[in-house]
Amino acid sequence: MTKTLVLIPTYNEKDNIPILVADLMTIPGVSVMVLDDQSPDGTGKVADELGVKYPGRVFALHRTGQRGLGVSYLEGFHRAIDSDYDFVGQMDADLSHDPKYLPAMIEAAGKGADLVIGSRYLNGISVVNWPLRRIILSQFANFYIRTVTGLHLRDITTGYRCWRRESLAKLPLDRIVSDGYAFLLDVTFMAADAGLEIVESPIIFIERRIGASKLSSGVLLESLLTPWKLIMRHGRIKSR
Ligand SMILES: Nc1nc2c(ncn2[C@@H]2O[C@H](COP(=O)(O)OP(=O)(O)O)[C@@H](O)[C@H]2O)c(=O)[nH]1
Ligand SMILES: [Mg+2]
Repeated sequence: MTKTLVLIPTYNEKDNIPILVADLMTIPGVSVMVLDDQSPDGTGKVADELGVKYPGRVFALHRTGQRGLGVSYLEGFHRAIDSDYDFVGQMDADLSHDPKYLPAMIEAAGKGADLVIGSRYLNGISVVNWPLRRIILSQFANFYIRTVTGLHLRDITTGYRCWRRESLAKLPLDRIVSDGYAFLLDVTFMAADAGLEIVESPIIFIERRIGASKLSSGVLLESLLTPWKLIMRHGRIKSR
């Protein structure tokens, strides 16, 4: 049986994380590393309790220093790269990403894809409970990023992913300094630029019911500038 480590960054997700982890524990071969940024609501302590409840399968990483989605994922990536898991997953903690899609994503990585993207926009628009303006914003962001960078993907800003660990280990991750959606774009671009095989696997995304989004205008602005930064440094992705 293959082994997968799912990285889950958290900031104030104490009510969501136990539900998500319990669901993930029903999938054989799946372990979880919670990357908590000292959430004021005590998510870190909840993650510790989950580690006790599921020994050897759930790990809590209590981050210190700079807070952020990008730096949290980078720390998780490095831990995962140094491990012997076959696959490395990425998922939001807020129940927007249903674990039921994970086995198909792992299977696609097992069949040879280096990076499998849980895509909301493969079959039309599969997003539940988003206001129209957020759908338009996300669609525009993906269209914009595609046009500027040459990346041929429907959903570049999704946080639901599965990597083949050995492929992730080949990337020069230390070059990444961006955060939020820009971080997700940065690492996807890096994978494409390195010639890795990226496939999209359909998911239905459900907007969070509990807690608040941490999306900020600064993070959005960064994601508009990052495509230009990437192509100035590396050129556009050549279509294959
Ligand atoms: N470790 C860490 N996790 C974060 C941070 N900001 C957001 N997250 C997590 O990243 C995931 C996506 O964040 P969310 O606010 O739902 O973004 P949205 O879905 O784009 O609105 C969730 O699991 C958050 O808890 C952060 O600064 N540090
Ligand atoms: Mg969310």
